[in-house]
Amino acid sequence: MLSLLTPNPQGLLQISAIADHQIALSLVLPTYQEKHNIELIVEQLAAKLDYILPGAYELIVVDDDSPDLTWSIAAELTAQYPQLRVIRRVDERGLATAVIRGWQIARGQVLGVIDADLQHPPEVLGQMWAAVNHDHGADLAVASRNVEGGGVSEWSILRRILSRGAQILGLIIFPEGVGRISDPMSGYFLVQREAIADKILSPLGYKILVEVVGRGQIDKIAEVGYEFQERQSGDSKVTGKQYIEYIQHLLRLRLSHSRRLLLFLVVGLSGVFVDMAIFYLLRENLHLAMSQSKFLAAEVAIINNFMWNDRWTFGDVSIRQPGKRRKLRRFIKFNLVCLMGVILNILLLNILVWSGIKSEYGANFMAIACVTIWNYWINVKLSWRVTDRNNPD
Ligand SMILES: Nc1nc2c(ncn2[C@@H]2O[C@H](COP(=O)(O)OP(=O)(O)OP(=O)(O)O)[C@@H](O)[C@H]2O)c(=O)[nH]1
Ligand SMILES: [Mg+2]
Repeated sequence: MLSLLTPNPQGLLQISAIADHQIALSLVLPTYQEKHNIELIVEQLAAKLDYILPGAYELIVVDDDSPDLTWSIAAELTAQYPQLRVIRRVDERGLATAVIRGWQIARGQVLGVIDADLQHPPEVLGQMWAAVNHDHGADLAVASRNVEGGGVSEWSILRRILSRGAQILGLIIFPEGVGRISDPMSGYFLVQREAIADKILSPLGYKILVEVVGRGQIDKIAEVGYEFQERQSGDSKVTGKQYIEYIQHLLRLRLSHSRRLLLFLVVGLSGVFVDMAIFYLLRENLHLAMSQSKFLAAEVAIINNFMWNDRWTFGDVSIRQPGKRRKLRRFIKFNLVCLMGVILNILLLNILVWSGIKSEYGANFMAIACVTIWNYWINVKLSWRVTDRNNPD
C-alpha cells in the first residue's frame, strides 16, 4: 500500500491512543535516497519479525519524495511483503517529523524506529522487543552504542568528539531528559504507544529520541547494546544544519520544561505575600503571639499555594486524578513537603552561616533558593507524581 502525504504546516503532531490489538509492533523506517538499501533492510527486518512476531507487526517506510524513487521501489516490495506500508511525503523534509508521521498512521501498541541504511542491525530487535513486551516491561527500549555490547565500528576521532560533544551539550541544556539515556542520539528504539499518545510533539531536525523522552510519560527505560555499522551504500544526510537544529530542539524542550517550574515560582511568590498579610493581620488586629501568628500565616500561605499549584502549575496532572479524596491526599503531601522544607531551610541557613557566610540575609536567600528547588522536585515526584505513566492515586 502506498499513501501520499501532504505537508502539515503547524509542525505540531499528535499520536492517537487507539491501537489495533492485532498489531503488536509498528516499526517506522524513515528514508531519503536509500534506493540501494531499502530492499535489503526490508528483507532482513521481515525475516527477523516473522520469527519474533509472526503476523503481528507492520513495517512503515516514510519517504520524503526521494529523487532516487526510494518510495517507488518500496511500494513495489509491498506485493512480496504484505506487512509493509509505504508513505510518500511530498513538499516536506525532516527525519524526526517523518518518523512521527509514520507513527500517526501506525496501528501497533508499540511504536519503533530504525534507520533504513543498514547501520542499525535488526538482530538486536529481539532483545528490544523482550524489554517492552510484558506487563511490567519498559516504556522505552533504546538500542545504545554506549552500554555493554555496544560501540561504533570505524568512526573517526572527529566524529566521536562531535557525538560526545553533542551529548554533553544535551546534558547541560536538558539534563532531565538527556541524562536518562546512555545514547540520547540513538535513532533506533521502541516506545509504548500509550507513553506518547495525545502529547503535543514538535521535534526539530534529527533527534526524535530526545523529543520522546522530553514530552512522553516515560518511566522505565531499557537499553540494549549494539554495534553501529558503517554505511555500505548511499550517502549520509547529516550536515552542519542538523547540529544547529539539535541545539534549537534542546532549547525548545528546556523552555517547555521550565514552564512548570516558572509557574511554581510565581505561586511561591504569591505565598510570600499571603503569609506576610496574614501575619500582619494576626499580630496587629488580633494581637496573637508571634509564633502562633507565624504558624497560622504559613498554613494559609500553604493552602493558597496548593490551590494555585493544583489548578495551574500541575493542572494537567490533577485533571487526571479526579475526586475530593485524591485532592485531599495531594494537599496533605504538599503540606508535609512544605513543612519539611521549613526544617530544611533552617538547617541550611545554620550550615551556611556556620561555614562562614557573612550576611545572614544572603545565607537565608541561598537557603530559600535551594529549598524552593527541592520543594519543587519533591512535589513533582510525590504530590502530583508528574512522571508516573498512569498517574495512579
Ligand atoms: N523521511 C526522511 N528520512 C530521512 C531524512 N534524512 C535522513 N533520513 C533517513 O534517516 C536515516 C538516518 O539518516 P542518516 O543520514 O543515515 O543519518 P545517520 O545514520 O545519523 O548518519 P550516517 O552515519 O552518516 O549515515 C536513514 O534511513 C535516512 O535515509 C529526511 O529528511 N526524511
Ligand atoms: Mg546512517
